[in-house]
Amino acid sequence: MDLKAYLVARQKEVDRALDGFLPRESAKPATIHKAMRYSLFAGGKRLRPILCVAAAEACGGERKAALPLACAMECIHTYSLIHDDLPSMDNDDFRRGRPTCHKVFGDGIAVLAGDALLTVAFEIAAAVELPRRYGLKQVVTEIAVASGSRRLIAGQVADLEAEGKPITRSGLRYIHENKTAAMLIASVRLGAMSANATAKQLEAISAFGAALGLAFQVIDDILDVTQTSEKLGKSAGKDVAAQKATYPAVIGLEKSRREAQRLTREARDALTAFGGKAETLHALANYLLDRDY
Ligand code: GRG
Repeated sequence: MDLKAYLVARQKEVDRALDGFLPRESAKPATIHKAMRYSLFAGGKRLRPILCVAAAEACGGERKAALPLACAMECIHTYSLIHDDLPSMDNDDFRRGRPTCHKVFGDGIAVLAGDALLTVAFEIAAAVELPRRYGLKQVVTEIAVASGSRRLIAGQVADLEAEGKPITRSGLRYIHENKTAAMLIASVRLGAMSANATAKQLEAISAFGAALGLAFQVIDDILDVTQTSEKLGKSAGKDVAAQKATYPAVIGLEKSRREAQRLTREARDALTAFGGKAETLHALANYLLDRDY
């Protein structure tokens, strides 16, 4: 399959849908809507929404039915990046190839833009049409738990608290499972739910998301030490400078590469149940392993 063409087409679809869901820039108060759109349309890879729609396809569903949930996950992801970049967190000046939200709009508006993106995600999800097996309660709970204090925020707390301190491999895995993998797992699960997945399909897609999520963060850690800021569109080398808990810091670069390969194999193995329908997810896992940004 032509994965590059698939990615470009899905990115365009997601961007169009997000544009329709977000209040216009001119909607009062304009500053907050400008700030939300500034970060949301700054050129992210749209990985979480693409995983969501590709998971729906793997389960025999329609991309269109998965699109609102895909957009909700991208809004939450963007909120987490805005807040992560704040001076009180990672204090970053550069994200998605441009100055961070707080650099352009100030800290107060950046906090609020993150808050508003998190909230609009639930507004988008609340309007979704669901198939027979899944209800709004399950979908909303899935999103809330993945982005809440036991998953995404738990990972961020552990990450902040680990700075400058020695960390065990299991401590590191805890951070990555929560900070990164939880959102990827929820993305594929929501896509599967929108496609009326069976319990078996949901279980398999969750195993795929968990392994892929960990692989993705191990690769992110590797790229931080091997790539330039220009290539990444965010400040490279920051993990080392901030003495962050990363795979290369704990097990070294070579072992980290092997771990990313092992996790990618684990992710691909979880897809056997879907046969040819998971071709895109399969290709995506390989592509993420080989990416250089
Ligand atoms: C502030 C609640 C809160 C959470 C922050 C997202 C996050 C948790 C921290 C950002 C730093 C980081 C390296 C997080 C791990 C997840 C990750 C690899 C984010 C970057 O995702 P990409 O590469 O980014 O998909 P784009 O910009 O392409 O969407």
